[in-house]
Amino acid sequence: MIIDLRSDTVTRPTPGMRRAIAEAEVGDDVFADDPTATRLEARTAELLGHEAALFVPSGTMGNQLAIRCHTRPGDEVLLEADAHIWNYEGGAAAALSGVQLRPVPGRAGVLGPEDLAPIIRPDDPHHPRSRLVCLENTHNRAGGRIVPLAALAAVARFTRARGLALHLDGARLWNAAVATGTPLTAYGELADSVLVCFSKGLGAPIGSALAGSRDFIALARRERKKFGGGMRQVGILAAACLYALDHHLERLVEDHQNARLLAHELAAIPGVAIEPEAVETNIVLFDVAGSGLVVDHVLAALRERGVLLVPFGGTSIRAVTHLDVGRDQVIQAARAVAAVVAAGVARAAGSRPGSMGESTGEPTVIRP
Ligand code: TLP
Repeated sequence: MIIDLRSDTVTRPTPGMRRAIAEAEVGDDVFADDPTATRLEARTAELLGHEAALFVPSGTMGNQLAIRCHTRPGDEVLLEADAHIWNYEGGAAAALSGVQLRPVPGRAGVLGPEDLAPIIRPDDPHHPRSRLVCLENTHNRAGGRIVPLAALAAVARFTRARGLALHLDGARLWNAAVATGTPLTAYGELADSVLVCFSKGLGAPIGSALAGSRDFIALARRERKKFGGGMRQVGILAAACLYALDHHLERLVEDHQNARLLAHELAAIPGVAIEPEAVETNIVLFDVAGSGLVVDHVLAALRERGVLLVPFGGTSIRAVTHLDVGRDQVIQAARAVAAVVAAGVARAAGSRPGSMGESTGEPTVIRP
């Protein structure tokens, strides 16, 4: 059996979720006639402390709609340098909204007013208009780190005082809320718009939502049509998302426990570097530089053993725990890593670099 830890997006709908999909009451959502989609939007808005929400097919579309609706072409958007919007959305902000992104180095995904204040542009025709700040919680490239509520609140106070908009990429905000016991509304209310995904740890096959004020969401609905995201009997998907909220939210705690277990198992492997205490939610990043092996070799050898992980830049690898992997499989995955890395460490002595998958110092391709 394959142990797929590439992402929490790989989960398949459970039998209960499939029943909810089959039984969904539907209508044409472009005519605002789909009761299930409408119910999901109302529930999401309430959960996040906003007036309204809009169902969208993907997290990327939700983030890009937020950028589109908060900005005009030529504006500048400030965001943390490891943000998903900056690294993994195909340059969409430039292509679809004509804005320029300004990445700002943060600390474990966290930015503060002190990082933003010095780079806000003066009101001068030479400069782009500083317009929007985007934060991400949990922070994917930081390894699922939680941006503390106080840090978010400090940025929110700053953006409000400076007349900027604040967008929160909360693709995994559920994980932050469950891990800290913080109500979702407490995070949600701080931002002018919030994107959440049902298709990650919550286990729905497809679906995300953007929340904001009534006017903002009305505009987003218009723009979603232009982006090709106006869908018809979309209650089929919304039913899965409602089911996920009812059945899969609280259980994220298990994913976090499994991630911590994996981190501790990996920490015991010679040639693997990891900080288990940095694992706060369901993402585990570890480094195999100490094994002398290149990442692509490690991943190919793990695939042969039925364990799927993704490269995360340089000599780093990402594992994400989710609904479809349990405690035993996590332990099995760690054993597979131990076997692959041990073979590399043993071979490294005496063999020519590059001949058997050892590191040649060449950079590996960075893929999500
Ligand atoms: N993240 C995916 C990859 O694109 C990297 C993953 O496997 O983690 N915001 C954040 C923080 C995300 O992690 C993702 C997806 C998105 C937005 C985009 O969501 P989708 O894939 O639905 O467009």
